[in-house]
Amino acid sequence: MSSHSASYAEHIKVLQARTLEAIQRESIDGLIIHSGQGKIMFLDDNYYPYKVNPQFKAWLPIVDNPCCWLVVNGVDKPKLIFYRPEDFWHKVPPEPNEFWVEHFDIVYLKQANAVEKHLPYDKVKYAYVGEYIEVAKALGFELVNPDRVLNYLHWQRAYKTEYELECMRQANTIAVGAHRAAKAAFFDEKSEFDINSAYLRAARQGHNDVPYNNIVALNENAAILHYMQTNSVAPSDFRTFLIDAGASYHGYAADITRTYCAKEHEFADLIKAVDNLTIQLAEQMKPGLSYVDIHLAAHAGIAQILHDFGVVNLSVQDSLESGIVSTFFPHGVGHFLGLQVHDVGGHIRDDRGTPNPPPEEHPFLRCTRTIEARQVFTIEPGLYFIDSLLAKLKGSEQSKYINWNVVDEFRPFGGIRIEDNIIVHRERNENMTRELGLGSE
Ligand SMILES: [Mn+2]
Repeated sequence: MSSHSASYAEHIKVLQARTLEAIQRESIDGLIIHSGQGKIMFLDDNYYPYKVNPQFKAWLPIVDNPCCWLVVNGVDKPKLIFYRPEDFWHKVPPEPNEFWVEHFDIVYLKQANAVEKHLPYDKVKYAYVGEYIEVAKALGFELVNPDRVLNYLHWQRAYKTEYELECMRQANTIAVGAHRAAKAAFFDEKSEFDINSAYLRAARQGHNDVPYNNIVALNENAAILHYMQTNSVAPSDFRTFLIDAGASYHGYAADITRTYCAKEHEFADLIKAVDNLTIQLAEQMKPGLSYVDIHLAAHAGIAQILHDFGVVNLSVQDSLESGIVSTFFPHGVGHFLGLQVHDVGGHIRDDRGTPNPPPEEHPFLRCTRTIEARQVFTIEPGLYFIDSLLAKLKGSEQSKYINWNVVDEFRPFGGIRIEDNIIVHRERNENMTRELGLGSE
């Protein structure tokens, strides 16, 4: 933990500078950042899993304590209002003593609704940053999540501090170990449920601790992009295993996907081809290029693979122009990664929030920004045999360009996605996932 202390001091300095710039642009005195609060389920007395405001966890790694607040103005030492209720039902968090405490003036809050005495008196000059607008209004805030402030902070979030990069390497380290455990469970012919359990056990993280719901898909389920089930019954025949699963560290995410084939089959070669494409695309990124161009290169790469494996009977160029590639690769090549698994700021052109939408033919691309040093991306090309999209293609003019017997040969294997997490530096790219030893053999 203490190994973060030097980089964390620098991290706080950067956040202070960003805060100062944001509040000067808005002509206000500071930001009041609310961690969040418990949310009760409809007609129930149980709570939804608590998810902290990402603008709060940007400052410090408190991800599991609702009703905390930060008062920041970019100049004074940030004030942390730390919730420690008298509560015999739940565990009360201890007084913190981690590496980050020296950077905050800490006051303790016993009752969530008694926060007002710790907040600045004149709320008009402060912006509330958080999810609970009715709470903000009741406290007297007029400025709630102002666009100008959020756009600026979201834009800046793309440039990671050294502390953040350390956290993200750590998240990748945890996820890589868990991916190895999941792979072993697959080759032991475990069910999706048991593979997922093996993953979580190896990560030492529960399903509310990992940054998103794991996708653990066997056979045809690998064709379902956001497959959220975990069947507890093992299939009688093991063909494919697609796992998209991450890990968290101090609030930062890893987001890794691998696909494995249990049989000697051409599908294993297809996985290898997509794996090579991921490696190539990760290497192609460099400061100054548009991330859109990486997405287009991914489309060209998938077009080449579809051609090489005899799925599509067209030249690469013709197949790109026909739009057929999107049947097999219907999502974006990747996204920003950080405090959020799909980190914010991918669709803006500048720090004022000017929109920068994806190209019309590629509506699902989550990032259109120019690649720069200190940014962290995923690269995740995919190639799937999705029944609904294939049916549409079969009913179209372009059906004649498809070798349907080849498609049917691959269909029971579902699909492939290979996803790495990459830090772009000025002189080189750091493929964290590969450098930490996760291949795709
Ligand atoms: Mn991803």
